Amino acid sequence: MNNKCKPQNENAKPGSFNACNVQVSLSDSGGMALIITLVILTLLTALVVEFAYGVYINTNALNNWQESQRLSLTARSALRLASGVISGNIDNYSYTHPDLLKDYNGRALALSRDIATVYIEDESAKFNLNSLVYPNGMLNKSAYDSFVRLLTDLRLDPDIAPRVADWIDPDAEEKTAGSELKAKNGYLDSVDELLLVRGIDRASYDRVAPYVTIYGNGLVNVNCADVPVLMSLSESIDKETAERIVSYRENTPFERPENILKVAGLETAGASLMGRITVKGTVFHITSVAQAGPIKRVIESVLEISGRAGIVKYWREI
Ligand SMILES: [Ca+2]
Repeated sequence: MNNKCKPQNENAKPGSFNACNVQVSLSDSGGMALIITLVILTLLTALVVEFAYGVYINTNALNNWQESQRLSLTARSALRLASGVISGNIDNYSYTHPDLLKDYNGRALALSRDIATVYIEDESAKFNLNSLVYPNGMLNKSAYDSFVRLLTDLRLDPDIAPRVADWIDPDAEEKTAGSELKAKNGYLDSVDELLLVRGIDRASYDRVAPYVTIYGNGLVNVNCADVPVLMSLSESIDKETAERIVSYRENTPFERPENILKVAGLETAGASLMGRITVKGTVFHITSVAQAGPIKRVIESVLEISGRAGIVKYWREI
């Protein structure tokens, strides 16, 4: 209110027309209108910004999704390529050896506009935990002894062997204290199931996991097996002998199982390995990684390859 404003006519009747009152009212209305306009403008600006941000986020999400889908296809293509190469090797050679896969294993492959890398592991080069127990439920003593040797060579508690055997076998007779408590009494479905077995802690698991598998027929591919797995095959294979096997196969892959008798120290002892080793893998763990900038797709799979056909034993895409 303008206090300096005086009525023009002191005698004016209440309610009669007053120019000063009119002036004051118009000034207040203009201020209010300005405030309302500003509030509306602010709200509109906020709405526009919110909308633009939403469009930006949705567009980005769509682009990421499209890129992710494309990378998924690239990873699948690389995996198919790797399995084709493995299958071709199985057809053309009497053995599988890391050299046959060196052009693909761990190499970046250019596929269309993306790069994919495949990592191939021969599961037959590992100790098959499920081989501890025959299908009839009986203990496979030979495999059991190998597992004890593997654990010992890895400086792990050999008591893990009876615990795993009891976890698998169908009976409830304890081979060591507490080993049948909450046992599965069935074959392992994955290596990380070992973490459920009583007496196997994370550190022990991490140590043994690279050398064991649940796939394959129990025969160990001596063309790819690491030193601890080779040592587990027989008590006559010490570290030096295992390293000689590795040196020998680097120059001359084993084309037949009996060729292992050519390794110094195994001329006679190698005979006991027949029927327990192979020179050819059939089950392969293939990891395919496709990446473009910060977006990555990884397919982890286990394929049993027989001729041109590949049976998927495990598949995970992240
Ligand atoms: Ca059992």
